[in-house]
Amino acid sequence: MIGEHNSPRATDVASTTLPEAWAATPLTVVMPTYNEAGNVPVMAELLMGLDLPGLHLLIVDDSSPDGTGRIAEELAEKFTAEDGSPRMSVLHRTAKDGLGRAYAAGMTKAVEDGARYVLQMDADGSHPAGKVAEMLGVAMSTGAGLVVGSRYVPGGTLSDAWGAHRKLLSRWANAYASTILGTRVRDITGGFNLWSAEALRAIDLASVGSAGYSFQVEMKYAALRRNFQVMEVPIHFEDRTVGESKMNLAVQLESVVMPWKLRARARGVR
Ligand SMILES: Nc1nc2c(ncn2[C@@H]2O[C@H](COP(=O)(O)OP(=O)(O)OP(=O)(O)O)[C@@H](O)[C@H]2O)c(=O)[nH]1
Ligand SMILES: [Mg+2]
Repeated sequence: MIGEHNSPRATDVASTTLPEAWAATPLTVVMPTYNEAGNVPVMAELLMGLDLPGLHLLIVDDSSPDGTGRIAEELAEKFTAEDGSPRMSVLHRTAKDGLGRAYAAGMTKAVEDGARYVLQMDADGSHPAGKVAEMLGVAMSTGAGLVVGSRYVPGGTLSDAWGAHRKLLSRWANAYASTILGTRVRDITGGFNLWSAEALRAIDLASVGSAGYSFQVEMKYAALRRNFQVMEVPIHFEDRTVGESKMNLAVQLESVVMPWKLRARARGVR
């Protein structure tokens, strides 16, 4: 299937079918949003259409001026389970506070509310919904604490919309963080990650310092340091088609400095 123009295209992948009991596992997809009004309805439809009755979608909205939070509330009214319980909910936060903080808040709530697994997923269609069942299946069959939807294992691919320069920059940022931290995770900067509740409890989300994108690196490093098994599943990473990127200089600088801070902390240097 070729994605329609003007809608996220990242989901054009046939989904894995899990055994019924596995498909019913309580899994919360945590999706941070800031001005994603054009994307949230599409993402909600895609996730609710998966053969995963245990899946709950938690939107973490930082009071988006474009009304994303209200649109998400309206969708949440619509998506209910057979017994009437909600399959989607919204965590409203008062101000734009960074992707890392939004994820930490949403993941904490998901675990408190009883999720056995938590999936991080962007709202902009970059992450393929068609891979969710496979990632859950890998986590359940291996006992891994973390399953990374990976752009950089064999079979993983990047959007053709990315030019050579952007691809190289992404590769370089990934190699930079892995080299400083001495890890063997191929996609340490990636943001499409499935966690067991056990791993998240052990990491203690309240102790995570990253406000922005370095959250991805900090969390993976924390899992490795606590000896959780990390698996990587290849994904196709699509470029955003609707809305604007929230990447800025402050967020990039934090990502440059954070691996050094984490390394120093791990070596007992303050
Ligand atoms: N709640 C919240 N969500 C955020 C914040 N910053 C980014 N997001 C969301 O985090 C996800 C990833 O942000 P993007 O802007 O797509 O960042 P990116 O994927 O690195 O950049 P692009 O490749 O340009 O799309 C999207 O769903 C954003 O709406 C924030 O401060 N608060
Ligand atoms: Mg994006």
